[in-house]
Amino acid sequence: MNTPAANTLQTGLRHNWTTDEIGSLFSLPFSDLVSHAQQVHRIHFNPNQVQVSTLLSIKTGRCPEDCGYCPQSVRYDTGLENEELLPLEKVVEQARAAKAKGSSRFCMGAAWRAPRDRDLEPVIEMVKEVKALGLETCLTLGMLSEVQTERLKAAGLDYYNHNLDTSPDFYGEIITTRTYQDRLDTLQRVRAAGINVCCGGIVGMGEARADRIGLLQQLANQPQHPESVPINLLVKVEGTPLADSEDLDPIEFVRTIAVARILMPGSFVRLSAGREAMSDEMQALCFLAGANSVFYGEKLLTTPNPAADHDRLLFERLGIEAV
Ligand code: SAM
Ligand code: DTB
Ligand code: SF4
Repeated sequence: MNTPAANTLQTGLRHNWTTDEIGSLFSLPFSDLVSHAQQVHRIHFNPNQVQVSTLLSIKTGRCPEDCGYCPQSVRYDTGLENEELLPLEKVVEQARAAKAKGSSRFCMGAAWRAPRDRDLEPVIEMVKEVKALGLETCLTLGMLSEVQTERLKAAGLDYYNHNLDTSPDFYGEIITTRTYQDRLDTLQRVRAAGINVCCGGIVGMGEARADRIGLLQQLANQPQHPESVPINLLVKVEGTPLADSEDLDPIEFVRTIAVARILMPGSFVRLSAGREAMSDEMQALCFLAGANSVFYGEKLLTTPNPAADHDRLLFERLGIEAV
């Protein structure tokens, strides 16, 4: 197969990226990489528009899984206040507020390994009511069975978020209670049910560049690219095993965004968790490198996110329109 040089502008969708090709993109001079990513971005998107989603934790804490980054695992003492499933009215109230502040999508997350069938009934009601407000809906509930994906599709769910988190090689260092294949299986079921896929990962967990390459390769070589690709910078939470991870070089983070944009030209690349620890200038570089979605609102699931007023001002300074 003819593999184009890393600095040749590629605009089509591919699903056969090799680690060498992705590594060559990562190694480009920074200006070449960002310029390449920005050119690809402009072919598929308006570069001055950023999609905004708001998150709500609908069930918080006491999760049986051992994800080393997560404040919600029952195994780590993070001082988190646990909460049972929120009542429908509370969720709808929060969704209404998110819409009023300009969000177009409302993402509801639950600290489950996998929902039981009976957990799904109240969540389906939430999807229907949030959708009725004119918002796009997204859920992240853990692993799903085929029947569950079909029920969620029938309820009108627009997106399901389920992350691969890192490369297959590094994965075992971070999570032992579910396999990489379990994640791929859930993603395949979500896809088969006709729900849009939101799938990405976390960087800054002490992984090597080879693992960032491995993660992006997994995402880009899916039969269909995820419509939405959240790139999270680890939020270090006291009490979790990853609390003392070394900071990732911000330039390497921007490179990761740029490579994601080049590999998945038609996907929304979300500058996801971790913005609270980023300067405005770093976020501007991420938008230049092709990020075109963020979480908006003071809280992610359990950790802080930049204040909406600050984001509004940043968008204004950059001439970005929230969509
Ligand atoms: N429990 C479900 C699951 O894990 O599939 C859904 C909720 S879980 C909190 C959603 C995603 O949030 C995780 O897959 C992970 O990528 C991200 N996440 C959790 N804690 C994080 C942290 N401290 N920093 C960055 N991302 C985090
Ligand atoms: C995703 O990739 N990031 C969001 C969303 N999908 C569900 C979650 C980030 C969670 C950050 C840690 C917390 O607030 O608990
Ligand atoms: Fe549980 Fe999800 Fe946190 Fe893992 S990331 S511990 S599955 S809530």
